[in-house]
Amino acid sequence: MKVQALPSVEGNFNLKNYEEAAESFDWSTVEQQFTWSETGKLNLAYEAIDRHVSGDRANKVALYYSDANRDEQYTFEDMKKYSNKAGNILRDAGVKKGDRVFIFMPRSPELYFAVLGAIKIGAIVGPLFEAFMEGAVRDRLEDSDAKVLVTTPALLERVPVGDLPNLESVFIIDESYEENGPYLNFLTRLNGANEDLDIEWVDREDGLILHYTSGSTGKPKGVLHVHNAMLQHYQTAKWVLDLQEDDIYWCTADPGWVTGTSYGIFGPWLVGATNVIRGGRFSPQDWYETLERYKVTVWYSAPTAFRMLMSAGDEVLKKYDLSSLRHLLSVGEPLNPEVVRWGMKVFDLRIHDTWWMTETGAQIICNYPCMEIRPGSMGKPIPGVKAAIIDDQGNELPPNRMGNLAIQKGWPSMMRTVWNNEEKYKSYFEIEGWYVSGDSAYMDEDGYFWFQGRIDDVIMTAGERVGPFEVESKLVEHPAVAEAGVIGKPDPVRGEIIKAFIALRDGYEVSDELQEDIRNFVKKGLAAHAAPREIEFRDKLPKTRSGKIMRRVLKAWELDLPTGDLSTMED
Ligand code: 6R9
Repeated sequence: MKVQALPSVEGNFNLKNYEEAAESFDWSTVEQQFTWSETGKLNLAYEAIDRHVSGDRANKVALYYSDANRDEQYTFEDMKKYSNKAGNILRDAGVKKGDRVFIFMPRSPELYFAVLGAIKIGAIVGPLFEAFMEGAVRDRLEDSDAKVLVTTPALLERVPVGDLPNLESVFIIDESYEENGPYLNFLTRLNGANEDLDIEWVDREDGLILHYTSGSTGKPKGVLHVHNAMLQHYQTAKWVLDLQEDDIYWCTADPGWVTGTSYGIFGPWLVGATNVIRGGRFSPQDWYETLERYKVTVWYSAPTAFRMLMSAGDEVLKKYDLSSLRHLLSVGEPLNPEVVRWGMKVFDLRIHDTWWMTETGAQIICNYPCMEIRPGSMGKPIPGVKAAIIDDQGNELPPNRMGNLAIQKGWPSMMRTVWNNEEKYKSYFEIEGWYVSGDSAYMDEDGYFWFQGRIDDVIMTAGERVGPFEVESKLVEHPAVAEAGVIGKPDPVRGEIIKAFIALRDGYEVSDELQEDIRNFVKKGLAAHAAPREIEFRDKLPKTRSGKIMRRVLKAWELDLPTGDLSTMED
């Protein structure tokens, strides 16, 4: 695919020369950024908050929080105080190092206090999306043997406390909640708690966070990360988020998803940045207003959000002053070149795609300000980490050959186990020396990586391998198409045929002509064999709460197969 490259951008960036850094970077140099390299006392939450208070950021705003009812700001000193208090009340409830503390609530300042407080006392945090229903909550609390849960009165209805014998205490976020038995009032206890906390100093390899991520079949898997991940959170917040002292940073992801913790909590605070958190649901007006109001400079979001903003039209956007923005990033799904072009048009900025996974704990393949962007490419591996395209035997493939996207084992933020499922953990490392991601991709002759699909999603039609992403990207270039999901449908003649599920933009009606027009659009713009033989229009596509189109669900519906784990699907 020939694309117009976007030149590197000028400015005061953290990574000046990619090639040089990629050649010589040594992770041990990052350790010197942290106080534990001198004191031997290590805890990620201390490094993210308290270190800045002892330094010169005590009065710097760490968190701007707002939603429909609240509008607050907290300095690093405030964050230290409240996370200490949260640590104390959790400890009073019997939480010890290594215990699992789950957080099940919508975004609010208390969520951040609870996460940081739990980490400060050495607990392993388990964040859960607020939209999980009872079955999903039960699976996760049961599998992890959670000891304590922090939640709201509304969400408590979905917690089967009686079925969870190891769940000792449930903190409720509600001022007037009357404590009884295991149910404790988070807010009154927080108010009354001591501001000083004896931080639990831990080992680099001690547990930090447990993120449950859905598998395509069976139960969700609990991916465990350790404190050592801070090296990569810190360094990528510098290189990739490019955070500087005066930046106002907004990551739109919920902490129920790995992006909302690694880059909504850890990365930005480890480098002492000001973090914007906006509660409530997505709406273009609300999001533009948030960017304008806080004068956000660095913005990390996802293709699905960018596509929604794009289809809301530029008229809405023009009502806001977004001139503070200087650096945009995306993660979670392939970033369509069309979206990158839209970003250039409306913001006059490049959107920097980043690729990584819950399992990798932090960014792996990225676009950097100092580097040319090839729209549609995920970029290049971060310095200090080697990624490659390998075949099923572990041989590295030459440029432009599609294969397994793999990472050389041992990067700092690599998951350390899958909870209660060592076998699953091992299955990622079956090829000696490599972590195999399950994504397929190729690398071009200049070292840029190009995403093709999940291995299971790649379509084989009449002997040609087609990555669903390429077809979807072409489809969303059509003026009528808001979103597209593409699958391979078994076919006696061609092996598979390409079937597209399409949600139309407002103002377009389903018709045979439109269908034909869309098909021809892909034929002309991409390739005849890549044009969908079947098109089905839908009001919306099945997506995860983090915005990924769930192709396996489309496929299951199409073929009348079991849909697998649906706990991460949005309503
Ligand atoms: C951080 C996160 C991981 C899967 C990953 C891949 C897809 C993520 C992407 C991307 C294309 C990108 N993915 N970033 N695909 N381009 N820039 O998303 O973690 O929820 O575990 O998802 O998401 O398929 O394997 P997670």
